[in-house]
Amino acid sequence: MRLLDADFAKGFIRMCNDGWEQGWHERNGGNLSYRVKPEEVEMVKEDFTPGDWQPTGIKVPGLAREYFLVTGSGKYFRNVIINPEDSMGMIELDDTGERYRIVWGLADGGRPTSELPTHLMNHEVKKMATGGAYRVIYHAHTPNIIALTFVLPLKDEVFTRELWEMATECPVVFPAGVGVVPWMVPGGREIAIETSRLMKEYDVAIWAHHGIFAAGVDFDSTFGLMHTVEKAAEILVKVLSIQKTKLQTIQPDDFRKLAKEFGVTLPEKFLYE
Ligand code: 2HA
Ligand code: ZN
Repeated sequence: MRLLDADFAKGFIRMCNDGWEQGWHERNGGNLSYRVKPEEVEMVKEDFTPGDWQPTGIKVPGLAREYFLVTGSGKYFRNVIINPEDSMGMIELDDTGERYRIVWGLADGGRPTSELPTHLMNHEVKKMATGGAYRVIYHAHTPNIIALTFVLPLKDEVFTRELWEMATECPVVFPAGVGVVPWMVPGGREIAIETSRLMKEYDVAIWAHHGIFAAGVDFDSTFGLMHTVEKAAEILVKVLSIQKTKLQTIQPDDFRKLAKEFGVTLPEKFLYE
């Protein structure tokens, strides 16, 4: 079948458009990747026209011979829905996990996202950590989280606790917490290494003065995670805009009760007094 008729491609395009409508993807901001299931690759293989092998600039042997649907470098999320063949593409990794080739899309010399190193290294970490369950890596320029990286200490403990306090559902949606990467040059190997180090522990990595990387099993849960984190940040921005201190909030013991009731484990390092 045609790649664009497959459910996974439709889900990918819908997620890009949802992110655009949220206001998270100005110009060519943000990127999305999906590690395609073998049976899905099989379904759309007749639609492939493989290009030349190219270096990824990193080594991800744990992803050798895997296929990924990715947004394109310099492409606009706004255009994915009207021109998917140009805005996104499918790539295949070689036996070593050091080279890729485009097998579908990214028409007329397009290239995969400039953040391909971070996407691939995050996929490798998450594949190992979840027995292959995680398949989606999503990067968005979320304004409220970005705003908070100017006023909160860039510490995992502070961001996690502040976001958890903003909505009762937050610790249930991201019980492991969130990690924070200090400002770094984007698009390369170094920021990929730092981000994937955090992804061993968390599903969310905040890039100071830049945005968020989120990981998940499917499009719904990964988009929902991004949405939940950014909404919590929006509430915190509102609170801090009204006054500097909270009159009341959710207390450490309240979080412990919540954890018990909802069957999640909340690391004690976030429940400081
Ligand atoms: O332009 O978001 O981080 C794509 C990006 C780079
Ligand atoms: Zn970015």
